[in-house]
Amino acid sequence: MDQHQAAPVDAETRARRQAFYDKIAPRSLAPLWEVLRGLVPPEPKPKMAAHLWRWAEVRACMAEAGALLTAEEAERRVLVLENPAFPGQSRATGTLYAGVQMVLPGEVAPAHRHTQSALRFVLEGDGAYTNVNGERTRMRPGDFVTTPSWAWHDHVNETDGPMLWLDVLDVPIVAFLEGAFSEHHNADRQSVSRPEGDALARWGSGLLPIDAKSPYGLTSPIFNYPYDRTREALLALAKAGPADPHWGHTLRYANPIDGGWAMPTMAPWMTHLPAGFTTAPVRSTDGIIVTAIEGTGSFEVGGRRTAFGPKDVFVMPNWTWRTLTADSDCTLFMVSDRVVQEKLGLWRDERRAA
Ligand code: 1HN
Repeated sequence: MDQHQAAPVDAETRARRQAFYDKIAPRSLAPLWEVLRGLVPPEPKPKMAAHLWRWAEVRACMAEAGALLTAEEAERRVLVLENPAFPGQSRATGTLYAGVQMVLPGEVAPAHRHTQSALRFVLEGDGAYTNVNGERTRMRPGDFVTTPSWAWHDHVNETDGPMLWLDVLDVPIVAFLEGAFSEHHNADRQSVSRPEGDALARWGSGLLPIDAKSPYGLTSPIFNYPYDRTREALLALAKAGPADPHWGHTLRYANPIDGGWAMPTMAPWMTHLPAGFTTAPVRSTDGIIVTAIEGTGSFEVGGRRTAFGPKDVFVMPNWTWRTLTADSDCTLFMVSDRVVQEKLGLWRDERRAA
């Protein structure tokens, strides 16, 4: 496309213009022509960095944090995954927050709610509960659990081992819109008012209540998508036919009511790549958070390859060519802001032949 080129200007003209800018600045006015190019760049210039957090390192730091303070003291004992391009900003990608949370045996992360939506992807431990608006669900590795905007939630570990998961929240998006509200519950643990499994029975079997209305507004009424079901579906796909060259075997977590993404601000999906498979290059306008629940492999972005193993968390920047390679059979959980971009008509991707 054409690049509009301004004619060069002499020093005197530049000085006269600068004097004008200085004059209007106190009136809270500024010349668009000096900044226009930066406001409407020809294509996105990604600000986030590609990065990988090794599970062994995160886990060791988490163990130290566990000895420093209780979950109750911390409210949430979480190590934030800070993108190196945004130190101190609690952002893993340009638009999403991510962290690793640990709840030790006997601990309770007390009940609260906030307008930010959260999702959990379970990494270690088996059987601690998260309670969401009066229903509890047991968490197992690979489960994808939602905490809808403004839903009460607390986490309780009555097992005898630590429970760890990846948290992803739309914190930066809500902050940009200045839509943050939060409050504490008057009890640490909210009371349970529905039997465990109720949501999955009602909404998660290819059936819907006759008057289907989500109790969670724009978020899927299924708040735990168990890994055993997701895995079974992906392995059936893998058996039935070839992988998509760019996406491998991929299924997205859907809201059964309208078939859209499971959450209004975060788009989660799961990819299975058979051993030896490399995806063809893709770039898309969303920065992506990834964790491998099973398998080892590598990702390449901007010409740099990084190896990953189980439970490592990595981020792949927006609008940067990327490929994924599986050394062993891989199951990868991924999440981005794609759903927001799609609603705004902004999401794009480009694909190259392998
Ligand atoms: C939060 O409420 C949780 O409920 C975890 O487990 C991480 C990060 C920022 C803001 C709220 C949780 C969070 C969070």
